[in-house]
Amino acid sequence: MYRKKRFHIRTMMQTHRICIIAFGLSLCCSWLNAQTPTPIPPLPQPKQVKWQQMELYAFIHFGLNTFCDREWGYGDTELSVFNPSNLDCEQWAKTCKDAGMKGIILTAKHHDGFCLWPTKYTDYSIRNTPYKDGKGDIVGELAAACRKYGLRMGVYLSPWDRHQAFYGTPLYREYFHAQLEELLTQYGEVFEVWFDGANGGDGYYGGARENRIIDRKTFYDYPRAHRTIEQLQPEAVIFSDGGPGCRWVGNEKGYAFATNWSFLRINEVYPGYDRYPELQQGHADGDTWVAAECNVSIRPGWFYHEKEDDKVKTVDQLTDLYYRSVGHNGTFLVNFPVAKDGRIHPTDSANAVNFYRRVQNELKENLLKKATIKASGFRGKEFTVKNLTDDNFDTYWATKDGITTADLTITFKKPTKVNRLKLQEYIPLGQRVSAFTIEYKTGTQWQPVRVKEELTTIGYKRLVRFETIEAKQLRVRFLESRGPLCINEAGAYYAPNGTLSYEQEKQSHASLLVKSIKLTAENEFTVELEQAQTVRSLFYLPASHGIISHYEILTGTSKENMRTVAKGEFSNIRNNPIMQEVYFTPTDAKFITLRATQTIQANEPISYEKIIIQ
Ligand code: FUL
Ligand code: CA
Repeated sequence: MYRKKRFHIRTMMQTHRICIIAFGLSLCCSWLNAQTPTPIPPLPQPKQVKWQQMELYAFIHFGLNTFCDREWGYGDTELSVFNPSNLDCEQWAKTCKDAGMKGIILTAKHHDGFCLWPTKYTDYSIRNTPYKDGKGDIVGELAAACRKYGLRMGVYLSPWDRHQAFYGTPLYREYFHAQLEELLTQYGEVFEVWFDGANGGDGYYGGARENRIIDRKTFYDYPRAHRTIEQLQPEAVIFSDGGPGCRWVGNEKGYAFATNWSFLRINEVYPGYDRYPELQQGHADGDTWVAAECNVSIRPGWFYHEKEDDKVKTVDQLTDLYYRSVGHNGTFLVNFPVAKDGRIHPTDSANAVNFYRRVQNELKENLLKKATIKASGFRGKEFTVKNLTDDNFDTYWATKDGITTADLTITFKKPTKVNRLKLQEYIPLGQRVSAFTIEYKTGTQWQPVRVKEELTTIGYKRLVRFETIEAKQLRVRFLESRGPLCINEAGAYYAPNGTLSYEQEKQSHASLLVKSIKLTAENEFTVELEQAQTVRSLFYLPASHGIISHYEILTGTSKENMRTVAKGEFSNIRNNPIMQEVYFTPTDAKFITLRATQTIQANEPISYEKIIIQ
């Protein structure tokens, strides 16, 4: 009896222990899955997340170029030309605020070396201009205006400087770092520092007027600049072709590819990176988080030119770019070329404000809020689909460990029209999704919505435009992901007049009648007109290769009497390969030669997409 009892007690104890272990295990498993999913590197720093959440912000290009009708100053412009009669930084800030922008980046110094703040280190600054009798400080005035309107402020400091005699020497490096320090200490908080990759070579350089080539990778000592920024402005994100804070998107047209990873193989990319078209989609196998910033000017050029007053991007164009920048996991940086009077031109501000209203209107009502969403699975009760529509960035729907595919099935109360979908990944845990589809149900059949782009990455935000469907059910299928899904927000919308994409109208430039265009030497094309007549301009649209950066134009009534009518530089043609227009004194000609005195790529044969004579 005694023994029996002992046995009984032992069995009971054993069973009990097994139960405790089993119970513990199951608790542990659900506890594990209810845990935050393991982050998948590369990961953004908190300041990069905050930066991406700004989504839309402004660029301002203003300086001596504004008064000389130029895109790139040579560095020799007289300071007396700088005299904006009606400059008002508050007008800039208010316009940006009304256009939904969250910050402004100003060209404190562009390639011509002119400084919009009264720097200690050069006379080539606002201090020696007629503006406010030399008492002006546009960086300071804009910083104050930004504070007033609740905007963040950023600075563009061109590494290349075509003015300074000592450009290219170690002294210049000190000069560059000293100016950076001034900008980071005198004007309050800075959210972004912009380092341009352009280093064209030739310039005034204190009168030397020559070509100077530096090693773009090492000359400026960027690691030192990064340390200074980290120390003086820890919230600032550093822009360049390769980051490290955010990257150029590889074009100046304002869009990222639909497939867009926020990663780069950081050691490969440097300011002035040759394989820059890759930046449009990032490196899927990159090791560092460097999200894309899509920069574009609201006009063809970055600086103001009166002849572009009727070429301001329309509400349709800007809206299209918004979907392809913010909606393609990038930020959207829209440039205002401030006009000579010192104000944003009324057409530019009207189009920017109306574009923002249009976007807000298209994405006004999130139809998912009134629908039921069912997920094929979820991680635990903290990670359910409720988190998808709570407008809280930090809550998300997530799948269990090991689950990298899933469906979200959406059921509306009644058949509903939809043509836009928003998905956001919780990027503090990494970018994961690489393929998904959107379907709707007609009868018993699921079919894909009609889109004009691939449904691959999501990232911080993906906005998909598709042909309007009317259905009771929608389904988002996540097909491939680098780990469990973590989606923090989702939305479905109906934009009544929403288009799928904006089709760019063909530029209409009528040419005089051309008989032939021939390569008449290794570095020149000659146009023969049908008949001799007065000519006054040549337009050149570069092809993707053999781009001419410096030119000479010659005209003549016969091949024997050709003479030079214009010479110059196609500024910024590498990054912004738009139609170049050269006007010269009207002259009678049958032959017009476009001669390349310098090309972007030394050993490529010259080519063109279009040459037009007027
Ligand atoms: C380019 C520059 O060369 C242009 O002038 C402009 O500032 C643009 C934003 O970046 O690379
Ligand atoms: Ca949420």
